[in-house]
Amino acid sequence: MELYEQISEKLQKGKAKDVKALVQQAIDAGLPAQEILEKGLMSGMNVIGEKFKKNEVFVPEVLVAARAMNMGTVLLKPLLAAEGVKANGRVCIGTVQGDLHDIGKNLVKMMLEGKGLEVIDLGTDVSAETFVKTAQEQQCQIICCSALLTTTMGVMADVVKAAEAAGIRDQVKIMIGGAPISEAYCQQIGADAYTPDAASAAEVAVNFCA
Ligand code: B1M
Repeated sequence: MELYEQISEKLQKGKAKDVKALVQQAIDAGLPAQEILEKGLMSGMNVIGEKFKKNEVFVPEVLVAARAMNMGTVLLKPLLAAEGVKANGRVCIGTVQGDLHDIGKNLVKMMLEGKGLEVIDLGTDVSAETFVKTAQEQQCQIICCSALLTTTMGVMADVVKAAEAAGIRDQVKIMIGGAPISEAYCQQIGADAYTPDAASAAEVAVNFCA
C-alpha cells in the first residue's frame, strides 16, 4: 500500500503512534510536507468526516482520529512553515458566553483543521465582544459559535450585532451550530450559515474561505 494511503488508513483507525511513524517515514523519504498533509492526513480526516455525517462512526472514533491527526501535524508544522505553505483560511471558534459545553465545538475545530484551516480556539464562555475583537485582531474570515443551551443561544445574535457595530460584518462570515440551533434561527438572527454537524461545518467553512 502506498505511504499516503497507509497514513490515511491508520488515521481513520485512530492509530496515533503509527500515524506519527509513517509521517516521519514520509518526511525522511523527502516527500513534500504539504503533500503528506493533504494526501495522507487530510484525506483520512475527510473519510472520517463523511462517515460521521452518515452515522457510520461516532464521537469517540472522531476524537481518536483527531488525536492521530494532531500527532502527524505536529511533525509537519515546522516544515509547512519552511515551505511557505499558508493555511486555507483563518477561523476563530468558541462556545458562547454562559455555556461550558465544548465537545461539539472541539469536533468542529478538529474538522476545520482537517480541512487545512487555521483555527483560533477561544474555548468556552466566550463573549460576543471577544469573538469580534479576535476576528478583527487576527483577521479571521469566519467566526464559529457553538451553543448547547437554549438560555445561551441568544449570544449568537449578540455576535452578529457586535460584528455590525464594529463595522466588520461584511468582512467576516458568522457560522453557528449546536443542538438547539436551527436554520430558522440562523436566518432570524442574520448569521451566515447553520450546519447540523462538524463535518458539514468544515465543508461550508472551506467554501467561505475559498
Ligand atoms: Co449539559 N445539557 N448541562 N452538560 N449536556 C445538555 C445540552 C442538555 C440537552 C441535557 C438535558 O437536559 N437533556 C441540557 C440543555 C437543555 C436546554 O438548554 N434546552 C443541559 C443542561 C441543562 C446542562 C446544565 C445547565 C445542567 C445543570 O447544571 N443543571 C449544565 C450547564 C453548564 C453550562 O454550560 N453553563 C450542563 C453541564 C454539562 C456537563 C458539564 C456535565 C457536560 C458538558 C461537558 C463538556 O462539554 N465538556 C454536559 C453534557 C455532556 C451534556 C449532554 C449530555 C451532551 C452534550 C454533548 O457533548 N453532545 C447534553 C444532552 C445531549 O445532548 N444528549 C447536555 C455531543 C456533541 C458531539 O454534540 O455539542 O450537539 P453537540 O455538537 C454536535 C452538533 O450540535 C454540531 O456538531 C456536533 C456534531 O458533529 N455542532 C456544531 C456543535 N457546535 C457547532 C458549531 C457549528 C456547527 C455545528 O458551527 C460553528
